[in-house]
Amino acid sequence: MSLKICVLIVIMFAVFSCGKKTKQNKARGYRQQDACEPLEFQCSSGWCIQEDWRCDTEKDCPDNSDELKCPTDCTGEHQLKCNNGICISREYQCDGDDDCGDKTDETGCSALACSGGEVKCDNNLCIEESWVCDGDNDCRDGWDESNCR
Ligand SMILES: [Ca+2]
Ligand SMILES: [Ca+2]
Ligand SMILES: [Ca+2]
Repeated sequence: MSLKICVLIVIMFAVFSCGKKTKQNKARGYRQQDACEPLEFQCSSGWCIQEDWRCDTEKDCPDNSDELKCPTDCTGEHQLKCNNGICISREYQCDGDDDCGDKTDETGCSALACSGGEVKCDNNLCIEESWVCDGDNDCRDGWDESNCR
């Protein structure tokens, strides 16, 4: 394989893995303002984050204030207890990734409805409505990019 092709592959991989829809997006969702929108939680430092990210076991406020005074036994509204005992964010339930490590978060997904503004892929993954026919294979099985004009 020539060096040029190797470099090209590395660049393509980097672009793909740094795409707009990785989980790292979640932690970047906050912004600073005087008052937060409804359905947002205001961090002690003034940042606003999605209300769903409060007590979801992940640090979303720069000062970690969203994870203070939270249940520590995975019983929180935004927490999910895996069969192996670890707590993960409910946001990661049925997102196609084995976040628990034992697939607890990816079982029984067909029975779950997607939240508002989301559509369900053929493989039961929920994606944003606006991601249908946007050129990215968000369902991972190509469902959202099939039947596009
Ligand atoms: Ca959080
Ligand atoms: Ca998951
Ligand atoms: Ca798409």
